[in-house]
Amino acid sequence: MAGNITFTMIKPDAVAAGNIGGILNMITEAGFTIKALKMTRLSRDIAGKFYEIHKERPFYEELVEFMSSGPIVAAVLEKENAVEDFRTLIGATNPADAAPGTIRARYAKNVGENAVHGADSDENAAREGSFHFSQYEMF
Ligand code: DAT
Ligand code: MG
Repeated sequence: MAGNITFTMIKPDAVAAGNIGGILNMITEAGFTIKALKMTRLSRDIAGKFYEIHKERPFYEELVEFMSSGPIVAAVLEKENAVEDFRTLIGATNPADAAPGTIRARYAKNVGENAVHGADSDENAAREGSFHFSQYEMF
């Protein structure tokens, strides 16, 4: 059965462009409840560890560089069928392919600077949530 928790980050491009409020509004309007939330900045080491799963991919260095280039907003979200519904809400990785009305269609700049992260499985959502938040920061 699909779980009810997912994990997201508002990426440095969207924070810098002043889109934290717009994106959080789209998330809550879509029926997600915020269980944990913080603004922070990832070091290169932490960003590299977070994206370790992509270590062999050609864009890994670029991704780590970008994700540590400025502040981000991390959040744990709750909704029925959270992981899949959130992937639908954010749209395709490349905003050129993202469906109209999705967060990436509205806010992403390009395939690398694409406004938001969304966990891709229940297992990764749990791993990523506890990577960023202690049990005392989740409500
Ligand atoms: P998603 O974020 O949609 O789950 P992913 O897991 O395949 O996509 O990749 C993680 C991030 O890496 C993605 O949000 C942006 C970056 N990325 C992916 N493909 C890329 C590419 N071809 N060039 C540059 N960055 C890329
Ligand atoms: Mg992914």
